[in-house]
Amino acid sequence: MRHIILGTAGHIDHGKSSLVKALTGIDPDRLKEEKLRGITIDLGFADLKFDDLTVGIIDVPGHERLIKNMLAGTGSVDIVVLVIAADEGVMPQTIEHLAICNMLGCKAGIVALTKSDLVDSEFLQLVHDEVSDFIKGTFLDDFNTIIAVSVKTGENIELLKSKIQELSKKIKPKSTGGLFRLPIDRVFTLKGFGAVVTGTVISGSIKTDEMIEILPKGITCKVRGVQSHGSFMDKTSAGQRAALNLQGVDKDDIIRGDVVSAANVFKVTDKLDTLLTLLKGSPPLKNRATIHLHIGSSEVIARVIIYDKTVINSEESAFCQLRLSSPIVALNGERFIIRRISPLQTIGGGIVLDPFPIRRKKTKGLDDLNIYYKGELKDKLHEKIKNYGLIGMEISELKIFINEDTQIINNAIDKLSKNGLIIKIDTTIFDKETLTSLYKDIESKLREFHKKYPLKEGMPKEALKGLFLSVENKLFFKILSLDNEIIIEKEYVRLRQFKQTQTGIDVVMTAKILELLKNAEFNPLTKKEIAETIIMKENQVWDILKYLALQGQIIRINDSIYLEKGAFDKMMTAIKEFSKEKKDISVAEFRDLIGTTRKYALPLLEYLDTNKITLRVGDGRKILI
Ligand SMILES: Nc1nc2c(ncn2[C@@H]2O[C@H](COP(=O)(O)OP(=O)(O)OP(=O)(O)O)[C@@H](O)[C@H]2O)c(=O)[nH]1
Ligand SMILES: [Mg+2]
Repeated sequence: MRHIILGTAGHIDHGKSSLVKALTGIDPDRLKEEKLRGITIDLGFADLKFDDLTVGIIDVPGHERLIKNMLAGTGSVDIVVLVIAADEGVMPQTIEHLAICNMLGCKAGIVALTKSDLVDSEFLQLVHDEVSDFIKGTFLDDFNTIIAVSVKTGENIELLKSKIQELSKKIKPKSTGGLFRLPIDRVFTLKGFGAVVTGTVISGSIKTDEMIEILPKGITCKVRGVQSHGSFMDKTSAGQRAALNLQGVDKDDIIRGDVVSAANVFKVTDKLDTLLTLLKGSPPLKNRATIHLHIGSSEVIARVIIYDKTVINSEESAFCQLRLSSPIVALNGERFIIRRISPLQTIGGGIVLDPFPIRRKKTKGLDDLNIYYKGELKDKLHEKIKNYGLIGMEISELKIFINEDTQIINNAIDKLSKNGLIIKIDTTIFDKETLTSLYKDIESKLREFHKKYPLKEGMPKEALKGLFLSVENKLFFKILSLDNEIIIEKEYVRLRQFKQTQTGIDVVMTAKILELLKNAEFNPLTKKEIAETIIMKENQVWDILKYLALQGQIIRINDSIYLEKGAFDKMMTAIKEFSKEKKDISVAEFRDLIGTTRKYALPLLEYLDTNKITLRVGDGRKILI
């Protein structure tokens, strides 16, 4: 079953609601006041069912003061029926409504010349010609379907129906493969059921008992029941009109313009980078002007920051940032309308390019916005990933950046990854070039460090991390590990190329220290004593000791005591020899065995314990080798 949304448009009293009633048998004017005054005040709904197609109809008010309500319904429309009364022809809201539909990116439509019973055929021909001229250059021109109808005589009502059916077949239905979203256009309570919201499902699908979220407030609640086109269902999908009975939320906490979405998926935003276009005849729009923004079924006040101009004139376009008075849900590719605050007037519209813009550097230029506007999906995604630099972008964030099927986004990400343009680390994606330049920076920092501290085995991890604060903490070392030139060993990071070298003074000092330890054999000087003997800072001595230990020339017993390798080997041989005779050894026996003092015997035995050469039993040791 295909699902298409049709919207009416046109001047007040031109017969929109009467036509909907003639087509469907349903009177879309549901309010008492509407019946009383004979005009449509708020959105009305009906549906037209064919064998394999359901057309959900949204009937809008034509009154110039009710454009706001019209806009809440027109955002989700696939086919527009522009209603023009044959006896009046094109009128102000005919022009305004068509301009709005055009700006919102409506792709298909039909003109219904209503009240054909009120004019003769000659007059009808004149109006027909006038309308034909009027729709030139708009989306309606492509279809050039102008049908004279009358609800009084029933003329061409069936023809119009079949044209709607025909046109619906040519339309790409809204995709069910995206994340669930339904901009709310009505909220009410049903006795015994609680809060009910209605709207057009513009993406994805939802089932009874699923959890949803109402944005921007972030209220999560449960779908208790789903109704679509008059029947209870288990599920409702993109393209359908739906009423959701919600459990766990108060009606008064929801308003038109809120969005029902899959729970914990979307993020709201109060800044949008956009391409804005002014309508013909609209007054110039200055930088920092405030306007009404209509997007989805919502309306918010926004300030327009024009990026590369001080003013936008009628029929001109410009990249702008809209700063919103309250947050909304928006995605790349979505259309919107802007209206002047006073006098209230539709002045233009546009397309959302980046719903999550980050602070723009003055020198950056606007190339990224051009890509968000015209680029292919994979280029848009890549640009956004680049845009987030070292922050990296979560895959889940890309799915709420762009209005596209989840699977198609996944495929585009895979393609970028296969082409080596992006790198995935866990669920975060980075631009390859950004990482390459990060690696260059890190390598140069390490090179500097190695030059300054040739005896250190590398830069302490945390010190290095501290130089790159913009990189996500938990990902920093994962990112590093992907660079072949960099080695992470325990607490240190070094260049693969780096070989510990020594400067002139160190060669002399290193030889001196080695000599001291060699001569001292089992009575080695402690780190502190060495520093005092050769007059050097204790820390520098320590660097040399660590270096010699790394080279295998001395053995670290603890941070302060080191044995020369020859002495160490001698000790090991002595223990082995001793153990042939006797498996137990006391501290005193060990001291005498290697000819040292108690000061060294104890730490040496502790070292042997730690390395499982001896095992402490009471005051003595058991030899394990
Ligand atoms: N003679 C004649 N009158 C019609 C026809 N269609 C509508 N009307 C009359 O025109 C008036 C306005 O019709 P509506 O259908 O309420 O017009 P609308 O476009 O919905 O008006 P708004 O919603 O207020 O913008 C009503 O009195 C209708 O009876 C028609 O085909 N022939
Ligand atoms: Mg009406």
